[in-house]
Amino acid sequence: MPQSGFLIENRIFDPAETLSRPDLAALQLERLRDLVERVAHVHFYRDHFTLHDITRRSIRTLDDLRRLPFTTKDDLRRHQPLGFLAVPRKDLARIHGSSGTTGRPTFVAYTPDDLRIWSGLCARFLVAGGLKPEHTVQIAFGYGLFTGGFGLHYGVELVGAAIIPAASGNTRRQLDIIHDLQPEALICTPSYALTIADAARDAGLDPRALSLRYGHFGGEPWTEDMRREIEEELDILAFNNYGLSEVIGPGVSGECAARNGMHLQEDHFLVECIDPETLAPVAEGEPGELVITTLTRQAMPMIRYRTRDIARIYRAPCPCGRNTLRMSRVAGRSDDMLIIRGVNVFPSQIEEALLRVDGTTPHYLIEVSRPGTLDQVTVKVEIRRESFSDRMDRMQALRERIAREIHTVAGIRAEVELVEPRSIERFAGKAKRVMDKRGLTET
Ligand code: DLL
Repeated sequence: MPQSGFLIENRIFDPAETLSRPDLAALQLERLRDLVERVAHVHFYRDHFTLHDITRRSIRTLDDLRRLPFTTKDDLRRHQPLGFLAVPRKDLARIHGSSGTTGRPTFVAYTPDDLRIWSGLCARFLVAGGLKPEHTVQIAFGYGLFTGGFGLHYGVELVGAAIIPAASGNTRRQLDIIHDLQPEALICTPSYALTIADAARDAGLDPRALSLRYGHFGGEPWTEDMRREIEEELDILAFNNYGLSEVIGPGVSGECAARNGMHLQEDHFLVECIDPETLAPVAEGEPGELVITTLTRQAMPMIRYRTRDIARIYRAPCPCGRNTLRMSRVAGRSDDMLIIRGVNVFPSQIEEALLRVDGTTPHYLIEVSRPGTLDQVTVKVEIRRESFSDRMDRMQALRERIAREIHTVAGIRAEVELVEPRSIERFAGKAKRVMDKRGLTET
């Protein structure tokens, strides 16, 4: 039973969260029309809009959204850096980035208004999940190009609570800070919450006796089992929140006190759920790929962004009073992106790293496991016959070189195992490059 006696009251930060469905639909339509006008000069959308005669006036109902083109991560990459800007560069207030397949981030930009709205979106789910101005919150997300740290930081600040910007890593220090400063809340990835619990045990402390009462976790897939484990281990209530940098960062959706699905912030995002093969909408409640249109972003609005995240969307009423659609946990991805300790990694990045090292072949297998609470990656690499050596030091140097390149290109630390030529299974069709043993998905 989580935190003895700690209950989350049902609180609402922004009255817009409880708009009636008709009022919400009217607001969405108005915002969609504005959006079409605002992106009409963005190179990527311009030709499609001209060809299909799409103007503000041609958007008559929300269903007209389907006349607009999809936007993919590849489109973003092709127009890097900042090809999707809809405002002059001088109007930008901040630029974040998410890992790309080539080791270079895809950048996302914000105006001052975007930042203000973003903080408000984070504040909403934080308050829905227990945050009060008198609380202290430890943020153990990376502060940097990643949207997690800064996004949630300003959300907490808007609510008026005290922030400990501990940033990610150095678990022992995180624990000391919790011990000394007694925060009520923890914000990080779900796996890191478990790492902190483990570190407490290692230090001879009872993790359940720490000051923490609740936590907001996101940025990577997790399951109900993991929620139970976090709640049990740390004696807290654990809330899920979802977002992605291309769309804004954290703040797309989050759980309320009912902790039964994440409320989509529909006054700022139009969310579709499609079959990733046919691109047709799936029936309500069926799993599909989330496609998100940003209704209010100024600097880099996205039209029908294909998130590749598979989830279910449903509209059952929620006792909290919010009338929004809710989304299930993310059950998987429709592409091959992996999230390793919160870092987005594509197998093609590993391939690129291997290409940089003489003596390797493009035959490899990425094994991901979670022996304790943290992800562990082993990359098995076939090396050329002539690169094999009896000398241990040579083989060791080659492994280290590969690991260094993987770190440079993909930003993760991996164990490298060198294997003999032709020992990795060959496939007639799509090669299977990843073996994910973490069991992080559920339907
Ligand atoms: O991870 C934004 C974020 C930060 C969300 C902190 C929540 C908390 P990216 O680095 O662009 O942005 O990664 C986005 O992470 O497409 C999902 O695949 C995955 N993801 C994010 N939140 C969740 C979640 C941030 N709650 C990608 N459950 C997304 C499952 C999640 N997957």
